[in-house]
This record gives sequence, structure tokens and C-alpha cells, in this order.
Amino acid sequence: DAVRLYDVVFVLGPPGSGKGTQCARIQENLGFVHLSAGDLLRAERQRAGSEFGELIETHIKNGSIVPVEITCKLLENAMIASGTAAKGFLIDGFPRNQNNLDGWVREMGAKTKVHFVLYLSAELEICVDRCLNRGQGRTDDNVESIQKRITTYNNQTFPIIQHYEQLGLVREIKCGTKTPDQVYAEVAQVFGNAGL
Ligand code: UP5
Ligand code: MG
Repeated sequence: DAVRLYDVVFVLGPPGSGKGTQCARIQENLGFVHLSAGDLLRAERQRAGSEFGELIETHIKNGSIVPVEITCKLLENAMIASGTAAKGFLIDGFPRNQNNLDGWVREMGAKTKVHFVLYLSAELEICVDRCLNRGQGRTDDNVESIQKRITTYNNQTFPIIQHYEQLGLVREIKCGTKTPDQVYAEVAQVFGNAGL
């Protein structure tokens, strides 16, 4: 059998920058399937019989990053489960550190083409407010966890964005003071320019 080459766009940016919000719109309008690594980990945490539930919750509360073996498997399973209709996959909130990137390249590098990284940037104070006001009962939407998420973002995730920047693959949209509609208008342009 020919190996299917999955089309992928990574979506990165600080906590609360609007990754999930924009991915929902891209999925609806452009035919991509939205896979949030955080949502997949939260679902695995709740799954009866999961051997990883406690480990995942500890990482989420501490704003630290779950080992790539777990996250990458959840992503690959979700890609397989979504069937063949998807135009491509938006991978939201991954890869977040060097371990994630190495694991992805090892397991998925030959099966995927990463077209670009959509980088949603926003001032960190705005991001904190958005997380605190989200009201979805997330165990990491408290001041202490948010501070830890931001530290992890600065120390571990931003270098991954810089890595892709050096490859010419980053498309940045500054989102802090824009409405979701205004951000989406720019997102749609980025995808259009990429022919996606
Ligand atoms: N909002 C959105 N856009 C707005 C706008 N333009 N103007 C005004 N308000 C706007 O948005 C956040 C809130 O802001 C919402 O209320 C929204 O309505 C509003 P959202 O779209 O949810 O932002 P998003 O960037 O998705 O924020 P999220 O909190 O999900 O980002 P994180 O990166 O912190 O969370 P994630 O779920 O990706 O990860 C959580 C944890 O899981 C990590 O800390 C880590 O512990 C673990 N994890 C891993 O270990 N590995 C992974 O690969 C992924 C996650
Ligand atoms: Mg999200």
C-alpha cells in the first residue's frame, strides 16, 4: 500500500492566544480537521482505564509538557480515525518543546508534510485575562497554573517557533487587540497564500 502523506499545519502561540478559537473556524470554512493536543490529552485523562490519567493531570496543572510518546500516539490515532475526507490537519498546541519535535519527526516525519506553522502571537497580559475569563472549568485556568504555562511557553515552546522561523515556515498573526473575526480574516489570507 502507498503510504498516505498527511497535510499538516501546526498552530502555536501562548496560552489563551486564540488557537482553539481560530482552528474551529478554519475547520468549518477550509475543510481541515482540528486536532488540539491539549483536548486529546484532557480526553485521555478522563478515559476509563487510561494508564496515563494521573500523569497527564500532573503535567496540565503544572503547565509542564507530557512526554511525546503519549501525545504523538493520540494525534496519530485521531488522524487515522478521521478517515480520508480531511483536506489536512490543524495540529493545535503541538509541538511544544524539543522532545515533542524530535518524537514527531521520528514517528510522523515520513508520513506528513508540514506546510507551515501558524503562529498566533499576543501580549501575555491579554492571554492571562482570556484564560481567567474563559469559564470552562479547566484545572489549569488559575493564576498559578497560568504563570507556569507562560514560563514553559517562553522557555520551551518559543524556541520551537524560532526553529521553524529559521526554516522560513512561520506565518505570524498578531492577535492581542483584534477580534476573532479580524484575526480570522488574516488567517484565511495565510491559507490562501499557501494554496490551501
Ligand atoms: N478569545 C479567543 N480569541 C479572542 C480574541 N481575538 N479576542 C478576545 N477573546 C478571544 O481562547 C482563549 C479564550 O480567549 C477563550 O475564552 C476565547 O473565547 C477567547 P482559545 O481559543 O481557547 O485559546 P488557546 O490558544 O486555544 O488557549 P489554550 O488555553 O487552549 O492554550 P494552551 O496552549 O495553554 O492550552 P492547551 O490546551 O494547548 O494545553 C494545555 C496543557 O496541556 C499544556 O499546558 C500542557 O500541560 C499540556 N499539553 C502537553 O503536555 N502537550 C501538548 O502537546 C499539548 C498540551
Ligand atoms: Mg486551546
